[in-house]
Order: sequence, then structure tokens, then C-alpha cells
Amino acid sequence: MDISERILKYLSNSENVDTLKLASEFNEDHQKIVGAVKSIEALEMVISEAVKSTKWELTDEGHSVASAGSHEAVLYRGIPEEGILQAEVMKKVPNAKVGFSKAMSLGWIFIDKSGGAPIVKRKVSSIQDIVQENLNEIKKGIDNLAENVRNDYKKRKLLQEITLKSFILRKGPQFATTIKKLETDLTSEMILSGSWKTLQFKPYNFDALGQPPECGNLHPLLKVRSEFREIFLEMGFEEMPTNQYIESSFWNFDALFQPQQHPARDAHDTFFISSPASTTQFPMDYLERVKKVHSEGGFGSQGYRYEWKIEEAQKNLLRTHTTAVSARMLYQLAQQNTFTPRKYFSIDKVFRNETLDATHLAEFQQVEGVVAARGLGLADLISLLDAFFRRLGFHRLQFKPAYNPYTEPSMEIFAYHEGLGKWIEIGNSGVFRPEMLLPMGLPEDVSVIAWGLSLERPTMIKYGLNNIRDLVGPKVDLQMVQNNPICRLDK
Ligand code: FB9
Repeated sequence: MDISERILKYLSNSENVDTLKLASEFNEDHQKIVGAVKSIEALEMVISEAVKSTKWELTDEGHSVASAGSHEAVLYRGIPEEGILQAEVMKKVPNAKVGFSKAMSLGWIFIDKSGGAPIVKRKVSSIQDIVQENLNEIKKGIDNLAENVRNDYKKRKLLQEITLKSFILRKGPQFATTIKKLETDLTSEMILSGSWKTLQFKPYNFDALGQPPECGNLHPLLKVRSEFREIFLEMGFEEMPTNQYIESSFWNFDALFQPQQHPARDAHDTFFISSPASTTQFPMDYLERVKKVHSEGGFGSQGYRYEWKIEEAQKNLLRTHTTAVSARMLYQLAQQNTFTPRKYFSIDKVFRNETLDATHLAEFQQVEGVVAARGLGLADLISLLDAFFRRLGFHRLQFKPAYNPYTEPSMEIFAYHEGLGKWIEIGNSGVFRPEMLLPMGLPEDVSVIAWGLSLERPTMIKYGLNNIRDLVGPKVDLQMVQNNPICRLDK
């Protein structure tokens, strides 16, 4: 017979019963009794009322006294017939300090100082360890202790009073000693045969939660990317097409006025493609102007004065920044007959041949904003950065002069992060150089301001991750992907 039916049988012979009593009678765990009660209560077969009761039970020390004897009894038994030096017995016997004073007050022992050093001797030939006997009675559930004795044991931390939550059961409106199988579905057969008239149906539980739907979950990076995309779109930016990871060195470096001997163009920092190793399709008139501005200067610049080689510009690589895409977009903008101001953004992968560590992989997602208009300057860049990062919840920015080959001036961006309680670097920015913009054909009074940051850093801070491998790669905990909350960058 299962527990539910045993409870119903028991209740058929009594008005009410406490679940604690049932647990003791059935020798079952109280929680199992409560679980069974909840299921038959849902069928209205019983009614339960929550009650609180208190009970005295042994502490850990109480259990050790119940098995080994009280401290005073242990001390008494530790004294040999001839007695023992007081200092020795205090060292030898556990809890001797408590045991000694109790044994003295009970008249079990005395101290003989006649021979100089105090010697502890037995005063009686036998003792009755009442404390141990009382505690073992309580262990059996028999509690006849006098109040003063109980308080003494509580004071000695042998007993503790605990509060018990249980339920008083009584018969419900649908009480029966057997549980009728309740139908959970009304079928066509029941309707046709008319059996539904005599069957009992399980009541609907409208409070029951639905099964969480098995569905996919957005990766934290994608959640943060959506937030960034929203911010850019609400600021009137349009997204650049970044679906081409392989780029030519021309667009990734030369178009940005990054000289061919720059260390970033070395194989230690850049992933070059072996096949196809090079590209030959370029806007050749534009390429010639780039070659000239690198090698001889022009547009007011003295250039780098080195022998610029097309073979270097033709090398294919994995783009090292999305600024390569910005260059393509700005060149395209320059081909218009009439210049129109534009605001572009991109969020996509870039690749760098870097030393891997806890926060760096060989790729990361770069976030980049670009604004092209007549007469823009550093003040416009600073106010734009303030407006952008304010939407990320940053209200205190600081800027530090920096260097980029393609922007002058350039600034590193820092913000005070309230949550971390410190200033953190949040990106880099600058005004694209004329040596980059004028060879494209943009009007002389058009300037372009831009800035960049990564997607991984804000995501790791937002979701409290310290190692990039907990965010991307084969070791990512998919439970983290399922459990992590929605992303609110400004909160
Ligand atoms: O993302 C970065 N930090 C950051 C950003 C947001 C953020 O948000 C908070 C919690 C909500 C927190 C931190 N950084 C840029 C700064 C540092 O993390 C830095 O150590 C790592 N940087 C990357 C480059 O590493 C090789 C982050 C990445 C970066 C740096 C510069 C650019 C883009 C990405 C750029 C640019 C640029 C400059 C001028 C013109 C056009 C583009």
C-alpha cells in the first residue's frame, strides 16, 4: 500500500492526525509524508492545517555525552584508586574543567592536600550518571525532565529546542480510504459511451506553471551585439556590410595610410592567406594616388618617402580591423557626384596573430562607428563619444592622447565604471588623416571621425566572466548560455 493510502486508512479511524505522528508511526521521513499529503489534498480527500510545534533534541555534545557519559562521570572514572595529581587529571581527561567542578559539587571527588601537591581522590565508591541516563531517554522520545534540569542541560549545551513545522490532517469533502484513479483527459470514447458521467476527473490546477519551452538561447555576445546595434540605429547610424573576412592589404592597410613597413603588417601580427595569396582587382586610379601619398606625399603631406610596392598591397589577409570596411565605404561615398554626410557602424570579427591569454584570442569582434561630414573636429568626436557611451551607462569619460597610423589626433577613451569602482579603458578613437581621405576623392572640407571598441570586453564585464574561454570556444558552459539574463548595457 503506498503512503497516501496508508494515511487515508489511518485517518478513517481518527478525527485528525499530525503528520509528525504519521512519520513516527509509519517510520517514514516527514517530508515524504508531507509530499503524499499534498497529492491527496489536491484531490480534496484531506484537509491540512499548518502548525508549529517545538521539540527538545540532543546537541552534538549531548549525543557524545549520551554515548560516553557526562563530563563529571568521565572524570570520576579517570581517577585511579590511589588518586591522581590534580594537574595530571586536568590534562588527561577530556572536558576536565567542566567535569571536575560538577564532580566536586556532586560530592563524587575531593582534593587531598596533605602531601603537598594536590591529589584528586574518589569520595564515593560508585556513582549514577543521571545526565547520561536522561539524555538517552530523550533520544528514545521519552522526555520527563523537570524544568530546572532541562534548563541546566540547555545551559550546558547538551539540549536544544527546535521548531517543527507540520500539518494537522482531517477528512476532506472527497474523503475515501482508496484513491480513485482520476481521469486527466476527456476522450471521445467517454463521451460516446457516456462513461464520463460516472468517472472522476482531476481538477485543473490553474496555478501550475507551464513547461519551459525547449528552445534555443542567444549567446551573451549576440545579446550585447543586439544592444550595440540598437544604440547605433537609434543614433541614426547605418550598418556597413562586413561579411568579407578576407581582405587585401591594400584596403586593410595602404588605403588607411599605414606604411608597408609598419610592424602591424608583419606576419607576427597579421594572418596572411596562402591561397589565394594575392588580389589584383583594385580601382587603379585610386591605387596610384595611394601609392603616391605613401611614397612622395601630397595633399599637404610629406608622405613616408619609401618605395611603395604593389605586391605588398596585393597580399590577402584576414582583416585586422573593421576599419578596412570603413575605408571601402568612405571610398564609395567619395565616388558620389555630390557629397552627403553619413554615419556608419559595424560590429564583426577581426583577426590578429596575438599571443593568447585569459582575455585575448586570435580574433575578436570589433565595434566601430564612423561619421563623415563637413567641418567635423575633435570637439564633435568627444561629444559623439559622450552621447554613445552614455547609452552604455557611462557618464564620466576621460580621454588620453594616443597614436594610430590612420588618425590624427587619436585618443584612448576611459570611463569610470560604477560597478567595478574604477576607471577602465573602453576604446580608441580619432580623426582620419587627410592622407587617407583625400586620395579617395572626398572634398577637402569633409572630415571623418571614428571610434572603436570590442564586443568581448563589455560582455565579459556585463556577465562577470574573467576568462575569454568561458565566453567563446569549445569550453563554454551551455548552461551559462541558457541561464544568463537579458542584456541591458545601461543598467
Ligand atoms: O572594448 C574595450 N573596452 C571596453 C569597452 C566597453 C566596455 O563596456 C562596459 C561594461 C559595459 C568595457 C570595456 N577596449 C577596446 C579597451 C580595452 O579592453 C583594450 O584592452 C582592448 N581593446 C581591443 C584591441 O585589442 C587588440 C578593445 C579593442 C579595441 C581597441 C581599439 C579599437 C577597437 C577595438 C579601435 C579603433 C578605432 C580607432 C580609431 C578609428 C577607428 C577605429
